[in-house]
Amino acid sequence: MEPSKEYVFKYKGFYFGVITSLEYVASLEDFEIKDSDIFLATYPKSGTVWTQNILSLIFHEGHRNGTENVDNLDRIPWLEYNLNKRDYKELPSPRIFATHLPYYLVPRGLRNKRGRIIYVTRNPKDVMVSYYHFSKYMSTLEEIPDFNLFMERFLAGKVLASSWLDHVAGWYSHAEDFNILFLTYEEMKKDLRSAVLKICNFLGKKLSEEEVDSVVRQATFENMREDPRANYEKLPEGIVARSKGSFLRKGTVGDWKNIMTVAQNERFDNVLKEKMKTLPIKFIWDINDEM
Ligand code: PPS
Repeated sequence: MEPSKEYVFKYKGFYFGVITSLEYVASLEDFEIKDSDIFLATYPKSGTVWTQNILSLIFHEGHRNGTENVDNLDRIPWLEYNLNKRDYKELPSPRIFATHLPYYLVPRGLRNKRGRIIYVTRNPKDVMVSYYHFSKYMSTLEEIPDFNLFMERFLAGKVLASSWLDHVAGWYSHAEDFNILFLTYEEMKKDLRSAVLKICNFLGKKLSEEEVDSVVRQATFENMREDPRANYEKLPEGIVARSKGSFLRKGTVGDWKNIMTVAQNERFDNVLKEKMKTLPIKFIWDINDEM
């Protein structure tokens, strides 16, 4: 039942991928924050890469108008997975980082409401299904081909990034400590333009109508999938298994219905639904649900 040590290690109750190190993640609590810093925080498979692209498009005219060819991964690097060993102190302001860290492991400076955080959630059935497919595609994740087994691992928090519920509940219940904007994958899916405007507002970034239109157009699933800066297709074979999928897989709300059986759905609800009632989020399980 425990995840294989070949793929993850635990630090303060949280599972990290072995592509980073314990010393490094422990050092992040002291990572020095600048007022202009922006952090995009998520549980995996909740819309990180999507929001990363939106942030890159908002902040970089050269991305919007196609004159610059810089990978999103370089523009908005992962905080705890500093694969290219870059000196994060040297990044131009505003520095923007993506992270899967739980609220209690992020740089301490953020707690004084310095910097800004965008936290994106997604309904956990779609998160789980996306994660299941992803663990086949990513060679750095433990592949669990049996969906039922994967679900048990997910429900028990025995996957990279640990428990979905703890992650989301932790960030929401400590919202007061941070300068934070909450968004959901489903609201982005239903009305991307409003979500982009919310982000601009929160970050104090004024774009013209045309510029907002351009961000929205380039952040749709279909267009993003074609954008080599945004689609993560450059990840080398060995890190990913190309024959087994892609980073931008389906991009829909309610895909869980295509894989979960009635019994699995009941089991999932038995474990999580009651606890989820404590979260101040209205979850959207189907694109036709009312927001
Ligand atoms: S990761 O690995 O944690 O960074 O994954 P993350 O980016 O958080 O989540 C991946 C899912 O987001 C979907 N995605 C999108 N959906 C809609 N529109 C756009 N533009 C978009 N970009 C990424 C991606 O397809 C994954 O979901 P699934 O359900 O697997 O398709």
